[in-house]
Amino acid sequence: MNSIHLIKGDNAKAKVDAIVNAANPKLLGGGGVDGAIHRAAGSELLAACFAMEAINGRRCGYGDAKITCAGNLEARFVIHAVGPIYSKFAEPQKVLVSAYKRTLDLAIEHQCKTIALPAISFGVYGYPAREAATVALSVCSQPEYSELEMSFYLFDEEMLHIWQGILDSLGYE
Ligand code: AR6
Repeated sequence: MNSIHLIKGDNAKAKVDAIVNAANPKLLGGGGVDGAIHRAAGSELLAACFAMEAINGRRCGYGDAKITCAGNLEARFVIHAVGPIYSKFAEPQKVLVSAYKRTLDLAIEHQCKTIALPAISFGVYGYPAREAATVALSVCSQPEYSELEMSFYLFDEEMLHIWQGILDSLGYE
């Protein structure tokens, strides 16, 4: 079994190698997790994002992720993941799987051992709760991520309950 933890709270406050942001393609901040991370990280993070190459204003595609420094956060890196806007994709699941895989692959490439993740696409981007949890936890359970300690930071008790149920159904204790 891989190392997956569920925590109630704000992932911008985590002390880990990489903090994952639920970003949009511009990578210049926003609301939700993105707002909390940029507020806590400060101007160094925004400058690092701004310095990345943009094509038509987009620095990251849907289903992709990019890595930067972490500014004032207690982490070495921020990994900016762009999940699907649920209603705008014919197959949002494929895009969400890809966003998580790109995120975890970047973490491993950069020798990270610990990573703090949010529920990507399950806020403004409108992904249904159970499906979002199933995709996230299934990707994180793949054998190639067995060396990573993955902590999901969830916002409330209801979410925690749903995610715990899915984790149990995947055979975790
Ligand atoms: N820590 C952990 N979870 C949080 C936090 C936090 N600080 N704040 C919100 N959540 P969202 P998305 C929960 O909307 O759906 C932004 O404007 C929240 O309750 O942050 O991928 C970006 O710039 C929800 O369950 O991300 C994009 O435009 C989950 O985190 C867009 O939103 C994700 O909600 C991305 O939307």
